[in-house]
Amino acid sequence: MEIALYKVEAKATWCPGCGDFAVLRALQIALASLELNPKDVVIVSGIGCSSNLPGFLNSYGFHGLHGRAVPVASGIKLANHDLNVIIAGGDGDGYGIGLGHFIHAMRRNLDITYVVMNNQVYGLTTGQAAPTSEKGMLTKSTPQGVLEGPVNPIALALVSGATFVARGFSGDADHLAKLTEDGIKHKGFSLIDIMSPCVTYNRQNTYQWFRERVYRLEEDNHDVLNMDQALKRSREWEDRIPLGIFYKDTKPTYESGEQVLKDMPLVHQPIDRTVELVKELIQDFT
Ligand SMILES: Cc1ncc(C[n+]2csc(CCOP(=O)(O)OP(=O)(O)O)c2C)c(N)n1
Ligand code: SF4
Ligand SMILES: [Mg+2]
Repeated sequence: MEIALYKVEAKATWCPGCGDFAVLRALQIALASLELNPKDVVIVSGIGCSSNLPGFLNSYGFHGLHGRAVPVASGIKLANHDLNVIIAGGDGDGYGIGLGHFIHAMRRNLDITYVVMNNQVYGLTTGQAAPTSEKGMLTKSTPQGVLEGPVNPIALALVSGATFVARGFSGDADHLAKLTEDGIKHKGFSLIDIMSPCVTYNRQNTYQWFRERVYRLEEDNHDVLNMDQALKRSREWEDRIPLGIFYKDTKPTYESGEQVLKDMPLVHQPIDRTVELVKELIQDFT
């Protein structure tokens, strides 16, 4: 399918140079390459600069509350598991306020793709420290430097049961588009943590900073089926930062084990509860 099919008239409102442009483009390329009809795709987000993404792409979309994209996406997937459900959001949204939801979705292995635009800062609220900000980083909310160490989303995803765990970089567009396509194709929960520089509020982790450090796992003899190797690589950060797929596994999805979804998606099932039956049920609880 043509990439134009996934474009909308509205122009993305991000700052010029923001890493999120590359993420949007990667998603459009991946959807076109997988020939997914926009009507079969739902993109769910929370709140943040990154979470504005569903408005810039032609598909169904849900722009929800800060940190609550994962439960909304889980509900959509369980209501209609024929849909391709993608979550798009920021590091603050997913690894801060939404962290609990993130872990539970991974251990359930719902067939959802989670694209996190990780800029290591709160962009929308003008530059406060985020859970992924590096120790010592000077931000508006930490004038003397961040005191605590950052969340490691890759390591967390690995130990929480995600069955596809990858890292992309907005400065490596083709690689990012391929990772996004692989993540959507994967049957199960896929996390793609994307280093997506905020050119306005993060002057530390810039495109240049990443370019000096990133390397591709697939070019460095990495075995994506080996959890121990994946965990070891997930701890690399200071001098060398791995990009690509850390780990892949095949496990039954949550939806496939749910008896009520065996025959067809919930939304297509007949509603055989009459008003009277519902009234009786309510009576039982009053
Ligand atoms: C419940 C709630 N708490 C706080 C906020 C304020 N808020 C909006 S966006 C945001 C952080 C956004 O950071 P991130 O998710 O990393 O997105 P970015 O803007 O960096 O892309 C915060 C704290 C909110 N909208 N709702
Ligand atoms: S503030 Fe940062 S994250 Fe937000 S649009 Fe601008 S560059 Fe992107
Ligand atoms: Mg952020």
